[in-house]
Amino acid sequence: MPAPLSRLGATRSEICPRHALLTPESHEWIPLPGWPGAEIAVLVSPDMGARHAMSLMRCSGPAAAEPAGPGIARFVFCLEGGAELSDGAALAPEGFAFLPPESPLRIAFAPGSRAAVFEWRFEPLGPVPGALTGQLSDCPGLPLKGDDWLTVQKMLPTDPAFDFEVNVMSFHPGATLPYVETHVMEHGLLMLDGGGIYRLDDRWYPVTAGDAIWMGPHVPQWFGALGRAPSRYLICKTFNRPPLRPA
Ligand code: UGY
Ligand code: MN
Repeated sequence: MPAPLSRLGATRSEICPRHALLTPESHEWIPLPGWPGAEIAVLVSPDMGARHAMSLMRCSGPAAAEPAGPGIARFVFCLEGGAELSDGAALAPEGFAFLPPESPLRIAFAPGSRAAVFEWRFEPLGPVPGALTGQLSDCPGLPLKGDDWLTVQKMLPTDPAFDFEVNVMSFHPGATLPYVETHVMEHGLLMLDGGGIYRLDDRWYPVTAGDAIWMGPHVPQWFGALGRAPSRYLICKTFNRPPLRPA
């Protein structure tokens, strides 16, 4: 049996100045304060130039997410297992919770759960919205720019009280983003199913389920889905942020 390439110093992960691809064989699982019982892989963080953090959470026994620090909003997407918020709301796989800054809610995870976690410094343009929970299957799939081969499910309300989006994009085989996007908004992304080719800056990466990506502001980006089954990714986006805001 040949040794896996990851045992020979190889990885598909690439950390570049304005974008990053983070593949599972290079994830580092660590304990973190505020996450008793959980292991966390911090994949995207301000240390690499991002304005948000994207992490994966896993636990073999019971685990919890204590309230995040001051000013920090959190979005949790359940990948496997389940969770219960301290207000009694339950999360099943593909269930999600948005917790605004200063939310006192705690999340208790069932043994064997996995979740994706986005955190950011909330930049309110008005009254801060309250906590909310939901289920991805209840979010309608809207065709992107009129192409029904490619749909977007938005999990957060699109009103200006929110400074962040978290969406799931689904691509039929062969579907592509309609053009190379360049925009001021930044993304964190987790491939959920399928795979294809992701263009980031002037690099083209093969990507598959489990891979994560950071796209900094203005990074040229494009995706084409390959294979015989649909591809899906979870993607966050800084939003409603005027480009010239106070530092
Ligand atoms: O919402 C977006 O900007 C999305 N279309 N970007 C992406 O999929 N890379
Ligand atoms: Mn984009």
